[in-house]
Amino acid sequence: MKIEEIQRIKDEALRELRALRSLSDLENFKVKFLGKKGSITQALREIKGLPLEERKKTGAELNQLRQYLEDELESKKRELLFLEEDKPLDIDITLPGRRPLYGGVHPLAKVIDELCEVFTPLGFEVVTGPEIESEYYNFTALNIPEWHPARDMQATFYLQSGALLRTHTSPIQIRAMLARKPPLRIIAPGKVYRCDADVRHSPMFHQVEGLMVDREVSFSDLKGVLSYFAREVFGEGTRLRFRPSYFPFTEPSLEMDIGCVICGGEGCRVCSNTGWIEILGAGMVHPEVLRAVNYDPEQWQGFAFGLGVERIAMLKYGIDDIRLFFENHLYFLESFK
Ligand code: FA5
Repeated sequence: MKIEEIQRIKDEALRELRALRSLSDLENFKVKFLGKKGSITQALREIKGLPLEERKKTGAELNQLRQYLEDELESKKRELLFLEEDKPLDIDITLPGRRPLYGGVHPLAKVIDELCEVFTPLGFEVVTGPEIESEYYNFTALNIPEWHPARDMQATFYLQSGALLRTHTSPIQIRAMLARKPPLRIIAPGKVYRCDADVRHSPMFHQVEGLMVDREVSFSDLKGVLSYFAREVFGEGTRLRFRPSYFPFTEPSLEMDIGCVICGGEGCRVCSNTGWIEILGAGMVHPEVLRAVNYDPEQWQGFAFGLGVERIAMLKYGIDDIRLFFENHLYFLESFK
């Protein structure tokens, strides 16, 4: 092979390299010049017959050219790949788009907001407290000493540290009274935990605690406030009833039931065939609780209540299984938008 012939291959390769416009051009170029039968590979084979000096010189030149072309092809390929990514896609723009899913406020969050809106105009201030509590705030300060059988009324999740997951929002009463001076009115929403699960019970659920302390607060005030809340949330004419009850931190104590809307009072699995659903516990703050926070029970009286948020939401929206609130099925959540 003559030097002129090598020069011709070189010129042709450089000219064609500049003209490459697509990845398939690039593949063809590779085959034509650098492939097994490509002209440069061929030329390298043919120089075997040349005299030693000329073979060395021509071989070096051809190898240099091959190296140069391989480097250039690599950078050309990157450039072409980049350009091809930018090309408009071959798609049918008349196809209907995918409908985006929009989030909404969870029904339990809605009920909590509504409850706060019912009580704040009555002078109740919204406060919160920790979910990991000590036995002192969750039980002892609420007149439930260690030996008291009422500790078993609420199956408790204990942590290894000895702390516990609060079983009710009532410890917030203690924290609020220790942090403030009477008179006071607070409303405290939050998550609570109990080892309990069926259609009406969930191991994690929500309560809203209410507490009012003043110089003259009576049991009638408590019943009046609770009846007002029931009318506001469930509407005029809602069937409700008060039953005597027992809580160590209130005396006297009551529970309030609402007529079951799932069965209209006929009896179903949600109301255990009674026609009623219990939605809250309440009572007059026990003097021992007032003493635990250094309030003089001779001067101050109060009432407190603890509302079950899920039960209220079940009645309001006619939901017959508490677990639906936590399974987060989109079809269920979308129905509250
Ligand atoms: C209490 O938790 C008291 N701390 C309430 C209280 C506050 C009484 C202040 C007096 C003064 P109880 O365990 O009954 O009480 O729960 C209150 C409400 O929470 C119940 O009426 C019910 O509506 C709801 N509730 C109780 N357990 C569950 C559960 N496992 N799942 C869903 N809701 C529940």
